[in-house]
Amino acid sequence: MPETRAVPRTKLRPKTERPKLHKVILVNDDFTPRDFVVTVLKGEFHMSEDQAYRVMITAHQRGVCVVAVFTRDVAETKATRATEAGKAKGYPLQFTTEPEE
Ligand code: TYC
Repeated sequence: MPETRAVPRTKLRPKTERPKLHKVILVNDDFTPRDFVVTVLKGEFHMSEDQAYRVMITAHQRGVCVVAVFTRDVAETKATRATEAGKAKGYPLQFTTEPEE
């Protein structure tokens, strides 16, 4: 009689939860100079001049623009640092975070 195998050969792998990603959102205002917004985007989010300009102008025209997504801690740290960079110059520049759906 052929041997029957009682134990599954593949290990059952418990589903590992991926950490939820959080968006960093750039918010438009009427006071922060465009060039300054571009400089902050390049410095804090490692964007090229071109990418940074596009994100800045999208926020300028539509009110907000998603900059990038990160784990929660990284998103919050970057949003805080970028907002502080504006505050240090007396600008009301705001970066917020929001969990991805
Ligand atoms: N609206 C600003 C201006 O006209 C520029 C600006 C763009 C500010 C995007 C903030 O998130 C922003 N000087």
